[in-house]
Amino acid sequence: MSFLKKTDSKLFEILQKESRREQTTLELIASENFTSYSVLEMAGGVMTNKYAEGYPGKRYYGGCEAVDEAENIARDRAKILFSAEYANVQPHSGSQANMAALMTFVDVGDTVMGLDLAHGGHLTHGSPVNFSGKLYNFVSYHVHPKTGRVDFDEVLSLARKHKPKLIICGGSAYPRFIEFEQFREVADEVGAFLMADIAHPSGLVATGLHPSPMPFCDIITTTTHKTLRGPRGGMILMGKDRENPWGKVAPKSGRVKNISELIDSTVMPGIQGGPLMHIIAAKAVAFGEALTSEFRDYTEHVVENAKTMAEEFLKKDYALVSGGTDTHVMLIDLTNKGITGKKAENALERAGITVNKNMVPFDQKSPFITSGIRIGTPAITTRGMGKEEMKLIANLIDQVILDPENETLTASIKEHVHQICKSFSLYEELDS
Ligand code: DSN
Repeated sequence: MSFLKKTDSKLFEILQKESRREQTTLELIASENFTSYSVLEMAGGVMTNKYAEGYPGKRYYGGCEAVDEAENIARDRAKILFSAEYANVQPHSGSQANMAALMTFVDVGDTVMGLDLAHGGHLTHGSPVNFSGKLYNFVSYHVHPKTGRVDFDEVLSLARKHKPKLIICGGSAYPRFIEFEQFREVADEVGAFLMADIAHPSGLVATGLHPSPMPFCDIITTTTHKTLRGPRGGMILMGKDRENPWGKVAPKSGRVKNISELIDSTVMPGIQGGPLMHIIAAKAVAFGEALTSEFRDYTEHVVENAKTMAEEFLKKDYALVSGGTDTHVMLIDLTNKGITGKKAENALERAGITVNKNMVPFDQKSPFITSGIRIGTPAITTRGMGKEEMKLIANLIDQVILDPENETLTASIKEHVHQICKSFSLYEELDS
């Protein structure tokens, strides 16, 4: 820190500003978390300097001994964590992981099915503004209006009608367990590959608190920074590697035996160049942490906290999509409270509570306004908050939502939030 302070005081001040924001506000964005100091140290370390195109033992650059060791450890730990036979830890993000998975399993123009973005899916699951929606013929499935859960009658009838080559399950705002087994049945009936995007619940999958996709899905993608609490990045997994069914040929080797080789070559050189070795090494550190019993306890608290908060909201007559949560995330339709997601997000931010506006299923409002907000417990659980704090926070959110323009109330809640945050310290040493 002291170096930056001397050489670029402007950026040092900006870094401090963000550090203060993280310390003094309640972070309820479901996709965010706080890494350990060890992960921060590795992510901010000298491996950022190293070019290492290729894979361990087969790089295009010299001097890769240390980064090879780090990447091998990251892959090995990921395989143990998820009981997977294959792991590629190089994707820079979840979107890159999804791009590599799609480019490996389907061709441009092929039909793919994914959960509609407003129903909990992700941009890369076929949104028309994303590469996925532009390159592939995506058919969206939805949640059922009554249950808020995936409508498997619709999934099956769409699959029979459109004969997708691949079906994606999972998403960014789906509060329930992803139904891997049911999706497998549909995929088998129509001869489709099944891809799971577990970016959100991967920390819960790693600790057995969410069903595992490994026995059911052909390919699995995830991010490493959400419930998994690692550095920002992506990863691709397979429960079992198997023989490449397409006869596609990998560049350089001229021949491809297994799907794993195809995925590796799709990631690099297919869509990425030099891997971010500092981030890959930080993934290795985070995976090591995720293998501990402390991390399992942490994920148990994440889910317990989400359920506690969901119950509080239900008591206060909030409309939770699907009626609750099985995981770390809840999606609240604010229509009955007479406030948009955008207005709620802004008012809450003024009160020191960070959430994101979110489309809800069958939303009539645009993605810039939305009818709902998404709330998650991974970050506040990392700070050590528990059930009592969840009830208190739900109550504070309720007060803001019922009276969003009352600036006196907002200011007093912000002060209350500061007091709560002070009792659950975070990264304090970084400011000194
Ligand atoms: N932006 C992430 C999320 O918030 O869920 C997904 O990419």
